Amino acid sequence: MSTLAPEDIRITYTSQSADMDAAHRFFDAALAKVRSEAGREYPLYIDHKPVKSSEALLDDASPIDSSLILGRFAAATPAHVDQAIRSAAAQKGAWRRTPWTERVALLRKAAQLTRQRKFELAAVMSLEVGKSRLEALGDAEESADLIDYYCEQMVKAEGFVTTMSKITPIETNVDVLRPYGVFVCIAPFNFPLALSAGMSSAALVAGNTVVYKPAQDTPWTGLKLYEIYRDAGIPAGVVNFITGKGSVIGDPLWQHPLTDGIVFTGSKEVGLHMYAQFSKKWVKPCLLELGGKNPAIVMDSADLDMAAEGVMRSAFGLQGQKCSACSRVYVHKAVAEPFFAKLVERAKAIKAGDPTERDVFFGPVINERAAKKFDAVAARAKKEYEVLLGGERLKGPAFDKGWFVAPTIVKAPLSSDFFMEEFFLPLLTVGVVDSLEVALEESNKAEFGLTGGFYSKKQEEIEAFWDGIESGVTYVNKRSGATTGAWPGAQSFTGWKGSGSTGKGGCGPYYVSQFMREQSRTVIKEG
Ligand code: UN1
Repeated sequence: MSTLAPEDIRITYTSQSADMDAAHRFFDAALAKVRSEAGREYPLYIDHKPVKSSEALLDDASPIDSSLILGRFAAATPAHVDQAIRSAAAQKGAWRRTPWTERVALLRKAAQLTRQRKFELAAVMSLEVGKSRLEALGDAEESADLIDYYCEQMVKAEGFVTTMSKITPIETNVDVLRPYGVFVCIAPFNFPLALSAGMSSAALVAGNTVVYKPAQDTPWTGLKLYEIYRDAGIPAGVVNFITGKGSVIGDPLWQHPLTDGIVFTGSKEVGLHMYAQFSKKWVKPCLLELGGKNPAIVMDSADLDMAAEGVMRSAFGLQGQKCSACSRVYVHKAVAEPFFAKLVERAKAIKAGDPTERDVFFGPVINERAAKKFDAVAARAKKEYEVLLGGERLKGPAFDKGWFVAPTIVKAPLSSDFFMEEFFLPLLTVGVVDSLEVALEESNKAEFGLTGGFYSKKQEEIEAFWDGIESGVTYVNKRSGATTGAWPGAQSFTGWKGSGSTGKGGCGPYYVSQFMREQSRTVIKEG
């Protein structure tokens, strides 16, 4: 019998199946437990108290089987939003005055609970998002690492208290970073734990109180995060949990006069709307991580097997629904045909199916809207371009109850808007370029600037790629994912241009400080 505990098994998005045996056993047990809990009703949590809404409950259906209702969640109203923000505002003084070392201790406990519960968390995400086991376990593991990494930032900076120099002998000067107050945290469906945990834990450890709204498609994972914070001992009112329709409670959350800051990951459209409207009487922090239209460039010197594998993984992992997904490839004309052949061969071999099953790589897209969007984009691709693979919904007993579409590769001329528009679907557009210069020019035409991948054996080309590419996260010669897989403390996840608002990324060394403002403290001691 294995005496391994869940927290002893460490899984990233790129773990190999060889290290996965024990993980599969834990996952199977967690999946059975989580399935047996499906269909329950859940309230909001404000001030650590359950709060019901008189609005109709919202069904949380699995994208794997839309008749499987995972839970029925309260639909908050603007009045609940007001209650939650007021609760967070009432606690901001006490939380700010809690010594940072105590905040760090509580959040480290949250990281530890996340590790202990990671298989259950992963099982919930697999059912709720349609993540493969590896993607779901990676998400849970990343969440724990994110919380710990942000705690470490407080520790390293000694609470962001810095003794400054003196301009006279009688003064003492100290620079302190202090929290803003109430942060509204609005998360997306695709990394429902990691992005929620990352954004909220950074706000909390910095000393802000939080009102957290998970995506409408992933309230169960959101609730699991709230429970982790509560069980870790984060006090009442410091973190509040609100579910409901984005169209009803999204704007009221950040437009509330007691909201001091926003941290949001989601679409560019919503992010820009917030950014333009948020600051009225003074400028408030609006930390946005928006979408991507991430290119990979394959040069003639590239290892084509490596490039095809990396592109396939980043284009089709989590069904292309990552801000970091690779959604376009520019291939040097000298290697275009063999590269396309290798890419299609690998994509054809993808195992699609129920993503809670062992060894399935490719699950459903998140909901009916996404599947219908795929239908429309695929229809256009067939009419206007060359479809190298896919272009259809997946059919058969494993697929008919859910939102399954085929991994799709489209070859298009460089002038096509398929190279510019973010679809957030497993649809990769490929094109042929004459040179690195053209590849960079085309890459940079997009409004987004999140991640970028490059395959070449020539150092001068690699340098030119780094110099020219307008992306915050770059990867060279990465087989396990051309544009995906940033990890806390290893790759800062910074969106340039339309992909972000601050020029500093989650997972990176400057993240926590963005949730604070400086106060300079000078004391004069005469005589
Ligand atoms: C996202 O892509 O939506 O880098 C978030 C990655 C993961 C996910 C980032 N850390 O691929």
